[in-house]
Amino acid sequence: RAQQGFTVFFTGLSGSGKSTIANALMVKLMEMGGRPVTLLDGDVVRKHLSSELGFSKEHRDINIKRIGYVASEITKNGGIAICAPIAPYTATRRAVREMIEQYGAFVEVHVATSLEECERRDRKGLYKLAREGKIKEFTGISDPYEEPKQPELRVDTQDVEVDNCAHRVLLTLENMGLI
Ligand code: GGZ
Repeated sequence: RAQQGFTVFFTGLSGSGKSTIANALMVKLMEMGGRPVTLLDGDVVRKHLSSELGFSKEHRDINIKRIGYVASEITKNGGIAICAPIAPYTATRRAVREMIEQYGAFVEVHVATSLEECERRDRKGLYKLAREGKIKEFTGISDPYEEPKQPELRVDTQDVEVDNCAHRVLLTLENMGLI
């Protein structure tokens, strides 16, 4: 089963480090060769696949299910999909897991960098705008984030460097017999 497809699904707050870890992981997996690796990053997906969607619960759910569908097709064909949306709702993440597990493994990675730390960094200035009420329904400020109870892996970029986080994901994939 070493050649089965799989999906690595990052979930966490805006600014938690999902994209950075996902990119580092993609580079490492590509260097290993073999299966094609596809990155479905949150903001790229929103630009190309979900451009008409906003951030209501309904729209977030549609967005995550689209990502899940694309990842399930990649997984079905023996590829590696790396997804990095916020994906704040447990039930939606579970639905995506079920869709993908029909075809291969689903590896959920909770990027658990605290709200306090994400807001302290505020790399894009979005938390400030959310606090000022200039962005509505902002995850962690005025919209929920339901923490995963049993992710395959949890990492926190406050205590661990990005490259080390990506390495931990690789070790998890090894332990699961996926690479
Ligand atoms: C959360 C928002 C919002 C609101 C815009 N809430 O740090 P970013 O900028 O680049 O990543 C965030 C991105 C979240 O899109 P996702 O598709 O990952 O969200 S979800 O999984 O919930 O569908 C942030 C930006 O979009 N952004 N408004 N209100 N993040």
